[in-house]
Amino acid sequence: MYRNYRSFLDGTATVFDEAINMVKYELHYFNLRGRGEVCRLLFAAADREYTDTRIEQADWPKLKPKFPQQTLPVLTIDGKTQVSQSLAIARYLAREFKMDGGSSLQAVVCG
Ligand SMILES: N[C@@H](CCC(=O)N[C@@H](CS)C(=O)NCC(=O)O)C(=O)O
Repeated sequence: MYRNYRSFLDGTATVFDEAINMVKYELHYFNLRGRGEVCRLLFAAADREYTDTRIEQADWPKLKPKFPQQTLPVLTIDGKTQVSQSLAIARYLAREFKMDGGSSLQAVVCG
């Protein structure tokens, strides 16, 4: 939601407006690179803020049932939608950050 719809229409929307519209991302993974690192690299390349939640191995058994496919990584979007599968998450982030080549053909060639 823009603070002021007129600013959206006349192109004077500010960085502040953009910040209001930002989707909140939380990436859950273990405290290692593994299958989570591609997603972390995508956030870094896009210069996009996110919460990098690193789960210690000792805590995993009690947390495991809370995740949809009981594996990590998991991306939580706006605190509600949870997405599993590292490459599905990476493709989603690349598309969201306009880093997927801009067409289905480029996406499949790059991805
Ligand atoms: N195909 C899945 C594999 C996920 C997977 O096996 N994750 C491992 C860590 S790399 C995991 O969660 N292991 C803990 C467990 O299975 O309890 C993906 O790419 O995300």
